[in-house]
Amino acid sequence: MNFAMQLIVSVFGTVLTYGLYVVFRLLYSQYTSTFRIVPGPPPSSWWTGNFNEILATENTIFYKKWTDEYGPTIRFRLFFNISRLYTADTKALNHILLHDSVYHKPAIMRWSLGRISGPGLFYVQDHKHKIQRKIMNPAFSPGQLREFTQTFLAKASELRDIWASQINEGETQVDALSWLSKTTLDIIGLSGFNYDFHALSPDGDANELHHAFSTGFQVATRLNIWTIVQGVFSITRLIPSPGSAALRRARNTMRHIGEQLLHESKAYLKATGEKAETWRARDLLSLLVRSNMSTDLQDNQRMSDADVIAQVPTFLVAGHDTTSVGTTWALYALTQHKSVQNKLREELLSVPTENPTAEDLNSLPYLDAVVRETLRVHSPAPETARVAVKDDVLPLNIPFTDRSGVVHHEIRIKKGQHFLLAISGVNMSKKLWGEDAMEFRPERWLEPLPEAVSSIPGVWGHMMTFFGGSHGCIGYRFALLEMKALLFILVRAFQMDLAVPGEQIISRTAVVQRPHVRDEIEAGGQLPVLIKPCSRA
Ligand code: HEM
Ligand SMILES: *[C@@H]1O[C@H](CO)[C@@H](O)[C@H](O)[C@H]1NC(C)=O
Ligand SMILES: *[C@@H]1O[C@H](CO)[C@@H](O)[C@H](O)[C@H]1NC(C)=O
Ligand SMILES: CC(=O)N[C@H]1CO[C@H](CO)[C@@H](O)[C@@H]1O
Repeated sequence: MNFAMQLIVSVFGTVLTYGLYVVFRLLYSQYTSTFRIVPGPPPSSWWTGNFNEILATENTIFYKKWTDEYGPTIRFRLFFNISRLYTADTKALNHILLHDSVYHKPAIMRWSLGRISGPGLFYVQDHKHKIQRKIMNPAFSPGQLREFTQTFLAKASELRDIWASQINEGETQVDALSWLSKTTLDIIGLSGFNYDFHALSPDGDANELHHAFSTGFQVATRLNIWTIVQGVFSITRLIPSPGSAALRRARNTMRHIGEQLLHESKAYLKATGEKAETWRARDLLSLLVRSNMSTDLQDNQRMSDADVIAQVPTFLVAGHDTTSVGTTWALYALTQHKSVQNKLREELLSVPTENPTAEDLNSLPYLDAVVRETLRVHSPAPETARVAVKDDVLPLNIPFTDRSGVVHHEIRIKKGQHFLLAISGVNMSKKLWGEDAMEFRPERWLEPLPEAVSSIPGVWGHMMTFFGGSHGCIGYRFALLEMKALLFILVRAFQMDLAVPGEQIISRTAVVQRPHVRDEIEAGGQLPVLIKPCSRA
């Protein structure tokens, strides 16, 4: 054999051995899986398990059907019958949230988003996560938010003026989703890193960072067989795939711009004399630079420039679409519940200023109830995933009974097992919220809440919407205030109606859930709304 042949044979042999090993490991873990005894739906296909039903219903089958049939903790099957666990059990969720050194984000989740965000807060784990989180927390404190309220209101007013200018003959139709997406992009740019995307301006799409980010995001979150294979078998990531060149270009652009923004932040900080206490930060990035200088930190606890630059795409991934779809769903709910819309407008018009402070916005009880109810019923992220990196025992609030009649109050967990964690399934559970769990009814937040909801873990308001534990959403106060500012400006200015019948609006999930028009699915996410100026009484 010549050298080339030898090389081919040995490469082929290695790949084959690796392939066999992977298949063996899969089968072995399947037959020894501790999930086998947990009740769940029978597989509908011999080799794709329950994948087709899950795909067809975009995961809603878990909480619309299966939790009713099998209880809040369910075993389901994917390819080659690999079993996975879905849980909406509050005790199990609480345990998983509190033990973040055991339950990590799965490789595929970190890899796909990490491809665009780099080693930012969403990507890092354990020690590195603790360090980043400690430095980043102060930037998201309630005190800082006060400064950002002006930006939220200014951008919301810009949107209001654009919409108002489009009205002729008393009303006009706008796509609330795309406009709110532009608005929240501008907001996260300015308040995140003092960068103006000008997304609301007429030539907004031409922006370099916007283009780099959306190209990269599309490639990174594109789900097909190949990306699944790459997500699971790290070795295959070495093979260039369609889009990897575009992704590399996008990342280079983002890094380049991130370096420049960091440089500007540092220069700005120097110019203002480095008096951390008196210094008024304009954006999250500058706050990180300031926080990193704190004398309380040991040197190995500081953030490198690369870490800070990775937060630029991280803020874009985590803080842009989530907030715009949340606000869009709020407008949808208001068009479907006119009395809520009117009652909210009355409250908002009673505020004597166009320029409320963060405290003003947070002290409006009905606005708060509407935002809470929107995020309960239309959680932007309906599920998340985790993988156990160590053996563990998962306690259950609601036990399950196996086929031989034995009742289990806990499940033995083996390293490598995967979980799908309910967010919407908890938010909307009848067991927790009562018979009207599915209804949009902001008033529930003004009444005493059902006892059971206090068992729901999470950083905010008896909901899993912002997740919880040490990986809970760092931006939740930011997002809530941003949503309130947008609703304050828009609901005061316009009466809103859906431009299509209510049944036409359905939800489709790609990382976040977006409204779509049933007859125009190919058009992508949209929410066509008819707006009329409010005649102020
Ligand atoms: C309505 C809007 C939002 C929703 C529903 C939301 C939801 C979430 C959820 C569910 C997680 C946990 C994901 C997981 O670990 O599996 C998360 C994490 C995170 N969010 Fe948000 N988010 C929102 C807005 C924001 C904003 C505005 C920012 C930043 C400006 C932000 C920054 C982050 C970051 C950095 C993480 C990772 C935290 C960590 O792992 O320590 N989010 N968010
Ligand atoms: C998957 O499980 C079902 C039911 O338990 C069985 O009929 C089928 O043969 C299994 N398929 C594989 C590939 O193991
Ligand atoms: C954080 O502080 C260290 C040590 O002073 C410094 O080397 C590093 O550049 C700083 N990082 C940022 C992003 O300011
Ligand atoms: C937004 C969302 O996912 N809502 C769902 C919450 O759960 C109920 C079932 O409990 C569904 O009917 C909703 O569509």
